[in-house]
Amino acid sequence: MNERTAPIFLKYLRPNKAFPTVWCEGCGIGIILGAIVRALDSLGIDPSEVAMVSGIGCSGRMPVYVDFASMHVTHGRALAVATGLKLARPNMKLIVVMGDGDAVAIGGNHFIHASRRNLDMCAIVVNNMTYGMTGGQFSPTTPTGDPSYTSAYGTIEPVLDIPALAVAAGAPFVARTTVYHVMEMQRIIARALGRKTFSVVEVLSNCHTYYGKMTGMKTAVEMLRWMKESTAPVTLAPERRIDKMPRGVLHDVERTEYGEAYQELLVRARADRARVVAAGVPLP
Ligand SMILES: Cc1ncc(C[n+]2csc(CCOP(=O)(O)OP(=O)(O)O)c2C)c(N)n1
Ligand code: SF4
Repeated sequence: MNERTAPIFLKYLRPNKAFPTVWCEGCGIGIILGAIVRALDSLGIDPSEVAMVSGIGCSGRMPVYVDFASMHVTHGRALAVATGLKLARPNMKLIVVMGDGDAVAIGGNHFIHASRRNLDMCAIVVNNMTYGMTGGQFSPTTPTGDPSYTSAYGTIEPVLDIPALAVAAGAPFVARTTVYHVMEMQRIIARALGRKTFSVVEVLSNCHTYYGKMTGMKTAVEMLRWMKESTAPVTLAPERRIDKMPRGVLHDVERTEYGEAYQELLVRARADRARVVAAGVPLP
């Protein structure tokens, strides 16, 4: 914390109660937490208007450090709980933080249907390409051929592309960024929070402790360098980003938001009921 950032962190975090964090030194999750907080501040969103929901995992620990409404729920079920919360409190700005395992392995079904349903919330998927909390098993996003603690000879499974899955399932706003590209990440999260849609932001993050150790990038710096070199802005001409993962806003379209459709449905259902009552027909 410095003089410029201290007021923001004191406003949104619990530095005196919850810090230091449980995360390994240099872990990317703290960088993401900082970007979320600055994005909220840049939009002038008051802590009383925000809620954060997470599942289980290293990334799932994030709600512990925020000083606003938060829920740390079951592995893979963050989106299910967030859906209930959003329907009960439609005016809350909702942030859902999930690891890659949380979001697209055990929680894959919820991820698909949340994308399809399009209820307003910002889903941040911390993709560190491994199961960090449980010690470095391979996940659906571990690059094919990479060794892990459960694939000593390299994974033989194809990689699941999180943004492609979100787009295919119907999410109207989908982006990818990395913890190396801090300012870009903050801008993208702010843009996603500013939308009234199901917005997916995949953030490539470093788990040097497990993924990096197994793949020859033992330090956070080596992993950040890898993110810098293996990604490129989606706005670059395709021939200038061959073999690089595209970063930036990958998909941005308008679709009817579920909460609004639900409110309209309630109005129609209540009007119907009032008509039936007025006509004196006994209700079931
Ligand atoms: C229902 C259930 N299954 C399995 C686990 C064990 N478990 C806890 S965290 C985790 C994976 C964490 O990986 P990820 O979601 O990618 O998050 P990360 O720790 O990498 O941030 C698993 C399998 C659990 N807590 N609950
Ligand atoms: S195990 Fe990996 S993901 Fe978990 S805190 Fe450490 S570096 Fe971060």
